[in-house]
Amino acid sequence: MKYELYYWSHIQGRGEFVRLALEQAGVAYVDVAREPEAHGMGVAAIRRLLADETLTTPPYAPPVLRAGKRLIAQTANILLFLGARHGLAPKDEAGRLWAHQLQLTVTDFVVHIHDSHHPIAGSLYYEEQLPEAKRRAQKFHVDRLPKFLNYFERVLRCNPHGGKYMVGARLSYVDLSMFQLIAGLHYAFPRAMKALAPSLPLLVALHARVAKLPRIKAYLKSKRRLPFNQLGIFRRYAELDLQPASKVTQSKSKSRTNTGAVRAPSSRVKAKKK
Ligand SMILES: N[C@@H](CCC(=O)N[C@@H](CS)C(=O)NCC(=O)O)C(=O)O
Repeated sequence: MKYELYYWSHIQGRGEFVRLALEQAGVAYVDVAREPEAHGMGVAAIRRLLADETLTTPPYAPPVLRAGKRLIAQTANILLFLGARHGLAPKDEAGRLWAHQLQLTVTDFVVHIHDSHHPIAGSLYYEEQLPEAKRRAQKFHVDRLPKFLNYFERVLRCNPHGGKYMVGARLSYVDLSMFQLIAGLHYAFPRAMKALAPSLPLLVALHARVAKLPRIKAYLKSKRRLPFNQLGIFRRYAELDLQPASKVTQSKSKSRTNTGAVRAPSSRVKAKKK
C-alpha cells in the first residue's frame, strides 16, 4: 500500500514532521499536492478532499494521511499511527503515550513559532501585522523559545536510558521532530539559536545525529526536501530575531506571566525603546 500525504506543495510546514517519519520508515508515499493536477492530484486535490461532503470523518486541515481506507489528520495523530506501524515509537502503552505527549507539546510550540510572525491572523500579510509581530517576537524570545527548548533538553537529560533519544532507548518520531524544530529555528532565528545553543548540548547533538541517519541524509539531499522559505512556519525576518541591542537583565525575584508560568529571571530580555 502506498500512503498518500495531503499537504501544501510549496512549504515544509507541518507536513514536514510527517514526511520525516515516512522517509525514516522507508515507506512509499505520494506527496499528492506536488504531483500534476492533470493526474487528479496537485493542490486542487487537497481542496477537493477538504470539501468532500461524502466523508464521514472529514479532516479539518492538512496534513492528512490516506492509508488505504483510513484518512488521518492532525500531525501528532498521524505520527501516533505511523510510529506504531513502522517501529518509530515504543511498543508499550506508557511509551506510546509519552511519545504522543511530547509530540502534542511540539504542536503547541509550532503554534507559538507561527504566531511570532503572524500574531494577528494567518490571512493577513506579514507586513500588515509588523508592529504586533515585532512585539510578539520579543516576548517569544523571553517566554516561549527558551522555555520549550529547555524543556526538551531536560527530557533528554532525564531519560533513564541516557540522553540520546527523547523516548526510551530507540529512535522515535519525536527525535525526527526535534531535528525539524532545531533546523527550522536555526533558519528563522539564527542569533537567538546561537545564544541558546550552549545550554542545549543534547538537543544540538540529537539534531546532528538525526541529520546523519542514512535515510534522512538522503532525503535532505533530495528534491523532495523543500528549502525553508518565507511562506512556511519557520521564516527568517531579521527584525524578529533576538535583537543585538537587547539586554539580558537579572531581576532579583522570579516573575509570573499572566498564564501563570514562572519566568526565570535570567531569560528576561529588555527590548530597546525606540
Ligand atoms: N493542529 C493541526 C493544525 C493543522 C493546520 O493548522 N494546518 C495548516 C497548514 S500547516 C492549515 O492548512 N490550516 C488551515 C486553517 O487552519 O484554516 C496539526 O498539527 O496538524
